[in-house]
Amino acid sequence: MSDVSPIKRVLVANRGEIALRIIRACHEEALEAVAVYSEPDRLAPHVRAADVAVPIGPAPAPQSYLSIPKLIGAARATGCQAVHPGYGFLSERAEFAQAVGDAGLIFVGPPPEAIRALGDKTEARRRMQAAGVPIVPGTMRPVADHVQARAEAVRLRLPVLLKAAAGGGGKGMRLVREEGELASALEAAQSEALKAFGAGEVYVEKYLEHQRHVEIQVLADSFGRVVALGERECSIQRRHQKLIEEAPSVAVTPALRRRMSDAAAAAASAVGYRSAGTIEFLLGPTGEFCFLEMNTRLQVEHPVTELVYGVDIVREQLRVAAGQPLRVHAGTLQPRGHAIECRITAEDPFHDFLPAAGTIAYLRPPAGPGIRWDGGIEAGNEVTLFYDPLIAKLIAWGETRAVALQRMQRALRELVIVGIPSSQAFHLRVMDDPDFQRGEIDIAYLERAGARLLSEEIRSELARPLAVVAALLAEECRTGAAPPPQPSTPWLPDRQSLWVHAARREALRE
Ligand code: MV4
Repeated sequence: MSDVSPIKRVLVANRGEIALRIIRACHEEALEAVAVYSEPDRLAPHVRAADVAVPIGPAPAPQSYLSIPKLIGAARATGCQAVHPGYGFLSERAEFAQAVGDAGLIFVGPPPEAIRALGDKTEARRRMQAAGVPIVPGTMRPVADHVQARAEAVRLRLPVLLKAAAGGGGKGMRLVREEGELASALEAAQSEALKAFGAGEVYVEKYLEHQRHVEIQVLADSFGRVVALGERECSIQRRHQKLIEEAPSVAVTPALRRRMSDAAAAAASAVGYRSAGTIEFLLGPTGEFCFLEMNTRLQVEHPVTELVYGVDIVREQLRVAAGQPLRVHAGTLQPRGHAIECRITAEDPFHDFLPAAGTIAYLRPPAGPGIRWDGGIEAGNEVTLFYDPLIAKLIAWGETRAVALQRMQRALRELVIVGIPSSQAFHLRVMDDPDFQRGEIDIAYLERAGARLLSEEIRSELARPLAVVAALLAEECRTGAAPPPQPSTPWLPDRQSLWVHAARREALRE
């Protein structure tokens, strides 16, 4: 950052991998980074990576990472000029962006007015329609009652989706396939929305089937320039949690990319956007696309875009926040190669992705050509149920999708996590799946393929050796009693010797 920059020090109002990611970008921009941490996070890597770290309270997020007074207090006490919210927590709360500004600090994100307009999903639809962005057929205002909802459903033709106006990300949503279900579904959606968002308004959209979830990354600066960084394919998700993302999408041609990028740039301009943002679209089987919602934050899956466009999105956010122009130019942007991201979470894929808690006894992240590991947790750290189960993002890049896929498979096999269950085995199965390998995915992929990927047979074939090695290493770490598999590298035995050792122990046990 230049000598005249108004930003010298940034408060990173987040934790885990994204806090570490932002701290790294600060350091590359020659800015100091201030970390905040809750009690269980005192030993976390983001705390040590920062130049200064401030304790902000106990584990429950409302008393720490969601406390606006504590975060602004920490920024003031440490002489920060800016606050980066990361994703989740307060990142899409207009009142936080407002409070940061009111405290005389720079919010590294969009203006509060843009967050507010896009947070109201019917307002967002109206803005998009006015800007010429294609939207899903549906109502432009919340419906008053089930009589109006039924009339709209008939007009749109069933099936329809009832969506919370204050919602997003799938919360407060109800699918209605038959007219008779409408009244009770509306009541359920309204009460769920009221409970989750404190606002019960619900609107109606035609339910589109056989869709992909494709989103466009945009960057905007204070000089009115908006740049689209192509698409990410995010169809592989479960209960509205994305598990695997890639860039580019196999379903997007250069011509379609241009049309979607133009629509996304128009969407951002229409709300006076600044910083990094993402426009979510549904993409149908014949290449037609519709606006779903705009996410007004840095997203978990931003690295796949960074790898294929050679742009550091977080550094651009910091520059834009400091009042500098974007360094990327729309005319020169071309995706190069292919990137895939697997979210490695502390969830047990063989028990319905049950979130796990515990201490990481041992962690060996993969490395080597084309591999990026965005983690924020290491051996000795505790995974608690208070926060998101994300352990790390494993990202593979290759000249082609096939090479990226091979590298991901190789990296997933290098990865060793001991002490808690993880989604590692699930990702290995998806990478091996012929449908995934052909790019034949849509938002129903996991519902279709789940059973095949995670059968009992697969579990015993694949998960057990992984679990055996994991349990064995955990025991050795705890007791220090077992003889090292290789004298020269007792802590990093190679994969083969681990397997042999594990098998021997299994045999001895039986
Ligand atoms: C839809 C849809 C089909 N038709 N809207 C889910 C989360 C929120 N962003 C919007 N969502 C959807 N909206 C219409 N009119 C299907 C979904 C949807 C979905 C979208 C993206 C990724 C995964 C999904 C899983 C289920 C449903």
